[in-house]
Amino acid sequence: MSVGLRLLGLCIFLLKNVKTDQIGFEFQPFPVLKNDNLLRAARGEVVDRVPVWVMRQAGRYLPEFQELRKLHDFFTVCRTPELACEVTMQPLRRFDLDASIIFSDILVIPQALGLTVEMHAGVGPVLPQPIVVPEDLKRLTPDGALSRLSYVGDAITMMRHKLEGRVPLIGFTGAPWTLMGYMIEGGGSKTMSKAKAWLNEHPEDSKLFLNLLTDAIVDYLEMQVKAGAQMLQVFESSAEHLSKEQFLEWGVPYLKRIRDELVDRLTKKAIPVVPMTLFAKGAGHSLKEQSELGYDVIGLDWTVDPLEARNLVGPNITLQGNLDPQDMYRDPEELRNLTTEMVHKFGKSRYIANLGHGITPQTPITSMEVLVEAVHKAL
Ligand code: 1CP
Repeated sequence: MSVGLRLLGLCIFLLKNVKTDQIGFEFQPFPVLKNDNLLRAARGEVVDRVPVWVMRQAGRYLPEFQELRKLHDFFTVCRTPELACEVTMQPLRRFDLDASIIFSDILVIPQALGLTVEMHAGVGPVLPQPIVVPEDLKRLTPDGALSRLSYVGDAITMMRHKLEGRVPLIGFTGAPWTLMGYMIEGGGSKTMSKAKAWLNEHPEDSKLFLNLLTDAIVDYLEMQVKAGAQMLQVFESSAEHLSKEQFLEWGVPYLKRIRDELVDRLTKKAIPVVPMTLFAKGAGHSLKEQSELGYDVIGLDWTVDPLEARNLVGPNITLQGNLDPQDMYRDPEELRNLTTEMVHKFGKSRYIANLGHGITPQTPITSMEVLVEAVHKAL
């Protein structure tokens, strides 16, 4: 056989045998994935069982998380790959979950852009020097932002090894409008009134701001995929503060750009594109529009009816959600029934079970056990 033919044979062998889940940063091999139900559900393939994971599954409802947080500041945990991996692993030790999500926070991007972000106990994130007027945008430092986030990539790569292929690893980011909101409000807000005032009073600067964030997010997600993230979720948690019209103007175009540019960049670099989830809390009014943005999965909050959502998004999108986190406080029998009912409504195809928002700190551990078991037994 000629050398050319042998080389061709080798290329075909490599293409057939190197699975996408083994390709990571610097193309290092990762352990082979054993439970890929999450990824199969995202792609619309047949699953062995309905996959389930829970937003904020690593967090304050776990006593071992509380213990670790007594010793380390929140952002120290995020920035130290060993600690971030330990916390990411905690819920997997207790529950038969079908996914892990890297421990971090959406506010690491504002930090990398030069803003101080503190995590205050019982309050949440605080940004003591927020963006108040358009002039303040000059304080942001997009150059070099990605290199200041390299610790997230390091944690992802380490976690892929620590998982030993047990379940897929999800990477994530906050969406532009949600991050803009925190950066203007200086933290969480019940109304996002200052950020919404910006949209009206400084529409051109708002666009600049949202585009700057979009660029940083695309870089950040590309880095996460290179580091080994097998799926990505974009959290547009503050969509709930916008009217439908506002969401279509200030959310949707940037969400679309994130998806399109990421796919474009990965494709050009011959890096496999991973499935992506859009979770726009409170944007049940725009499910049809969301389904047209190219995301594989649409996350639903608990205000949305599963059957109506399916009608709106059509058959080719996977739905994720959407039990009310408050239902986790019901007695086990009730929780089991509600979960089973939910799974029956969504069905086994193109569905990922989850809550309709993050699990809350006082949730009993037993509720997680009940939820996970009920999802797996429902169909
Ligand atoms: O002191 C602590 O330990 C703080 C609690 C905590 C935790 C556990 C915060 C503060 N962030 C996190 C981790 C976190 N944040 C994860 C980890 C991965 C996992 O899910 O297990 C994720 C995905 C996030 C994402 C995040 N942070 C969102 C989007 C999801 C959502 O809940 O809507 C938002 C809005 C934030 C901001 C944030 N960080 C922390 C809090 C309390 C908040 C919300 C503040 C508010 O607006 O009320």
